[in-house]
Amino acid sequence: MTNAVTNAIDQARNDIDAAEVDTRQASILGIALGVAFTICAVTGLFSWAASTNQTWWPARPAGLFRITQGTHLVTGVISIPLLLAKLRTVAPKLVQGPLVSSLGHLVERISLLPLVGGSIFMLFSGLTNVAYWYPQEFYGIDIGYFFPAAHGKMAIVVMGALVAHIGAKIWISRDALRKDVAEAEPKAITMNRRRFIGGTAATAGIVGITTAGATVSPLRGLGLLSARHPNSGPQGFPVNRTAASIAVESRARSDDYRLTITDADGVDLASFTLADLQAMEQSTHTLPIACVEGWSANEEWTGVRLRDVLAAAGVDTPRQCDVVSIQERSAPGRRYGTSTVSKELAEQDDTLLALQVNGEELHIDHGFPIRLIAPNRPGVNQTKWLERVVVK
Ligand SMILES: Nc1nc2c(c(=O)[nH]1)N[C@H]1C(S)=C(S)[C@@H](COP(=O)(O)O)O[C@H]1N2
Ligand SMILES: [Mo]
Repeated sequence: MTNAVTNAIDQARNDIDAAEVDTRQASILGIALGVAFTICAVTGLFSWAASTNQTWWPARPAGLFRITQGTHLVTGVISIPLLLAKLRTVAPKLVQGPLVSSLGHLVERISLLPLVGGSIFMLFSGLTNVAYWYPQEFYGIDIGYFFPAAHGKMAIVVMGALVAHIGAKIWISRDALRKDVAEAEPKAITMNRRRFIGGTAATAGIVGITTAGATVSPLRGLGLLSARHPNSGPQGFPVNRTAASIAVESRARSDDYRLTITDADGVDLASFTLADLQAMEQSTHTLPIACVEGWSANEEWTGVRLRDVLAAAGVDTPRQCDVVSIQERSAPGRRYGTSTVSKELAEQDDTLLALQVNGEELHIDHGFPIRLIAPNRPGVNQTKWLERVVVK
C-alpha cells in the first residue's frame, strides 16, 4: 500500500520533471487573468469608494454601482478557473529545481508568493463573503478578520505583485505569442493547447453567466451560483438581515416610535411621528438595492425627501448626515446600523426616507417604518429601521 503510494508520487514527480511549460499557453492565460484582475481591481476600488462615501464617488448615474459591483463579482468569479488553469500550466516550472538559479530568479520566486497566495486569498475571501462566512477565530485565536479591510489591503499587495510579474514576463510572453513561433511547433501541441484554453474559456463563461444572473434581469433564470435570488423574499426582493434576527420589531412598531433629527452634538432639532412624515410631500423613485455580494433589484420607493425632513427640522441647506437605525439600540455592535449620507446625496431629489415600496407599506424586513434609499449607493448603506438622523 505505502509502496503503491510512493510509486505514484515518484511517477507524478517524473511526469512533472519531464513536462515542458507551454509558455504560449501560460501567456494567453496570463493576459486573460491580467485583464480580469484589473477590471476586478478597478470595480473593487469603486466598491470601497461608494461604501465609504469618498467624495469622488458621484451620486449619478443612479444605477452605476449596480453595474460596477456586478462586474466586480463576475470578473472575480471567472478569475477562479483562469487562475487554476494558469497554475496548472506553470506547475512544472514551480516545482522544477534548482530552487534558485540567479538573483533575478530569486526575486521572481519571492514575488510569486504575494501574487499566487494573495490571488487565492482574494478569490476565496470574496466568495466566502457572498456566503456570509466570516472566520473570527482561527483554531481558537481571534484573528479580528474584517472582510472589507482584509480584502482591500490584500488587493493592493496582489496588484503590486501583478505589476512586478508583468514587468518580469512581458518580453518572454511577447516572444511566445509570436505567430512564427506558433507556426513552427508540432500540430499536436497546438491542438492540445486549443483544447485546454477552450475548456478553460467555457468554464469561465459558465461561471460568469451564472453569477451575472444575480443582477442582469435576462439572465435571472441562470443565476444558479447566486447566493440569493433577486426575486425572492417579502415584496419580491431579498433580505440580508431580518428584523427578527436583531429584535427591532417591537421598537419599530411601538406607538412611541419617533424619527428624531439631532445636531452633531446630539441636541434634538425635531422629532416626527410616522403620521407626521406621511403627511409631508411624498415622492416616488425607482432605485436599486445593489448589494456588494452582487445581487441587485430595482424597486419603486415612495417617501419623503431627506432634504425636506432636514428643512422641516430647521436645516435649510442639505448637509452631510448620519442615519441611525433602531438596530443600534436593540443589537449594538452589529454592522450596518448606521451609514453616512454625503452632502451631495443629501441634496438629491431621490434621496428618500422611504415609507413604501412598490405601493405598499415597507415590510418589517425591508426596514419598516423608514429606510434610507439613495441613488448610486451600495445596499449596505441603504440603512433600514431608521430612528435618528444626525446632521454634521
Ligand atoms: N439597519 C440595517 N440596515 C441594513 C442592513 C442591516 O444589516 N441593518 N443590511 C444592508 C444590506 S447589506 C443590504 S444589501 C440591504 C438589503 O436590503 P433589503 O433587506 O431590504 O433587501 O439593506 C441594508 N440595510
Ligand atoms: Mo448587502
